[in-house]
Amino acid sequence: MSLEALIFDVDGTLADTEETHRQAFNQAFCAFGLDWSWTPQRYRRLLRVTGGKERIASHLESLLLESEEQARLRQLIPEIHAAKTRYYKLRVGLGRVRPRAGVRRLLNEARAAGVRLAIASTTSPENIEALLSATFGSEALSWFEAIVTGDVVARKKPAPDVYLQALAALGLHAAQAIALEDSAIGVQAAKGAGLFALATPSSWTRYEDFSGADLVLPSLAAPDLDTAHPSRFGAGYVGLAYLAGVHAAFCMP
Ligand code: XBP
Ligand code: MG
Repeated sequence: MSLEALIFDVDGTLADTEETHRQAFNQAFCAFGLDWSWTPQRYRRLLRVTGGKERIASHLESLLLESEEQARLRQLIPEIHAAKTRYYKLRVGLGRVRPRAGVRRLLNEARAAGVRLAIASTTSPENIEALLSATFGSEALSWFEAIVTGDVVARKKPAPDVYLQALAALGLHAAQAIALEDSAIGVQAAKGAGLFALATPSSWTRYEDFSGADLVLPSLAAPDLDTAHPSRFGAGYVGLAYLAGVHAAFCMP
């Protein structure tokens, strides 16, 4: 089956956003008078929990608090997370979050070639809208035929739900698409949906186990890779022709 669509994860894949998320979480904790401050080391561990609300709940469970205080704070999680989302959107809106290397060119190449685009992410629609418009331009939202997010499926990644829903929305079989991810959890979700999984580990996930991925590249701009076959990366980045080739090999019976 030919390559009909690229299904992108968002955080860590389209752009390296997790530092902005981390700062927004800490800003929200401060606004609620909580003496919580997630260091990069602590946040890297917490990233194993997908979903901001679930991540806060996981942190809360790790604290030795009186049951009444635990219950009070658990009730507050939706409000804390809503504040975090507001702070995240404000930070992204400053325009300092740039696309990861090679992403913009691959998106443009896919659009020019009629390869369809979709998103399968754990984050919220409003975070995606803020990121796409600030980082890729106001029209970027229209490039993606389907945007499936964590809160509209029963189970977040590593469950395959968001990828299955994206395939259903595209009306495609898993063999007709490629998933692009930055994390082992995301690769697990993509594989659970039967997709070819291309991993481009981010600065937050580079030490994770990507043995489940079908292809692992440092980024989508890998000029130094395979210099013996420069044509395989087009103009020094991972182009559609290369992806269609590895996808065809994957789908070969
Ligand atoms: C990464 C996530 C999200 C973000 C935080 O999503 O797990 O939870 O870290 O965003 P992706 P929220 O699947 O795009 O890599 O606070 O909105 O959850
Ligand atoms: Mg991700």
